[in-house]
Amino acid sequence: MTMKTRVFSGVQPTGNLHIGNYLGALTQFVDLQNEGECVYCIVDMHAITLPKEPDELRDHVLDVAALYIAVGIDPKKSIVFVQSDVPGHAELAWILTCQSYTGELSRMTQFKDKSRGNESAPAGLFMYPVLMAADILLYDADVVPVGRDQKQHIELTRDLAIRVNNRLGEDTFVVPEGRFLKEGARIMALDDPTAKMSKSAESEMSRISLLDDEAKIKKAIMRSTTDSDGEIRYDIENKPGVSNLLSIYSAFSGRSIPEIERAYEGQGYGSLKKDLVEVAVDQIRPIQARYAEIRHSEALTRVLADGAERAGVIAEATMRRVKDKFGLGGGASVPSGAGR
Ligand code: AQP
Repeated sequence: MTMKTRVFSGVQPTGNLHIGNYLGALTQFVDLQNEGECVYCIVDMHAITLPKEPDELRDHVLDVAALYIAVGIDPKKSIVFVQSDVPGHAELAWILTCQSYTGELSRMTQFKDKSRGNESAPAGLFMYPVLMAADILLYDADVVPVGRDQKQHIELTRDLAIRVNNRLGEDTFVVPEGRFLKEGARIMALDDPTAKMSKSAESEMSRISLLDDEAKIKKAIMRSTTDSDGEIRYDIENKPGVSNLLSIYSAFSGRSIPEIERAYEGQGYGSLKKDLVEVAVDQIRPIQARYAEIRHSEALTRVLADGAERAGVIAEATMRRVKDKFGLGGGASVPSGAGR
């Protein structure tokens, strides 16, 4: 019997998902459903690395769950669940913390960015990549579809898995591979194309959220920062603004960037932006319609309860195996093999 590829990924419930999350990660989540056994998590424990209002966090968890389904994740095919419903994440994170070096964690660029100028940065922010490694290794994931910003964290996950395997045996952890798209892997802020589009950026004009109305989408695209030479050409170094618009256009439409460049030859940024509004709205509108149907439904609660149960079965098997490898625990039965 051939074993199916196990896919794992997650999204933080820190705000409405934006088109960077969608084009970099969620479109991959949907595509991979036909290739592997997919486990998709809403990583609420990551979201509390910076302070969050409890009610707002609860709402955002349901928002992300509904958006997962609205973009096309099928809970019959994929496991959809909330991280804090499965205790193995925190348990494995501690074991991996003990395998990590402070030096390698200090080099993580996301930690450096988010803690810059903060004398008392929360320790959770520092440990974030270790919790992410635990999320992935807990499910024996082979493939992790993510945006390019997570590349360094995937490398750390691989380093930790290999480090432990070298000491305790190759059958301790599955060493995962990151999966990054060509277009959409790194969508930049619309008002500052040198910074990544982010949920937590202050300016609403920096991003397009999947729940934005047409007027907001139009305003953010039409006002997006471009250069003054007016030529529609992909050149990330010298023309980051128009290059970002071309990446978004390509990822939404499925047309290649050279094809789009040719189609707009001799035209100004205004016509590219105007058409991009249309392309983006066409893709986002059906997602919003499905989201509205699901967000307050009982079915959504059932999806998360069922997902937690199914994820819990996999996580428990991994924890029994890993704890045994480390000599932890008081003699619970140990399954052989990789727990799947
Ligand atoms: N700008 C982006 N372009 C492409 N992919 C992106 N991702 C995030 N931003 C972009 C990918 O989306 C998935 C979920 O991300 P996340 O919410 O778990 O964490 P994040 O990377 O920290 O995303 P944000 O939006 O920037 O959130 P905040 O502002 O809360 O930190 C990941 O696969 C990520 O790569």
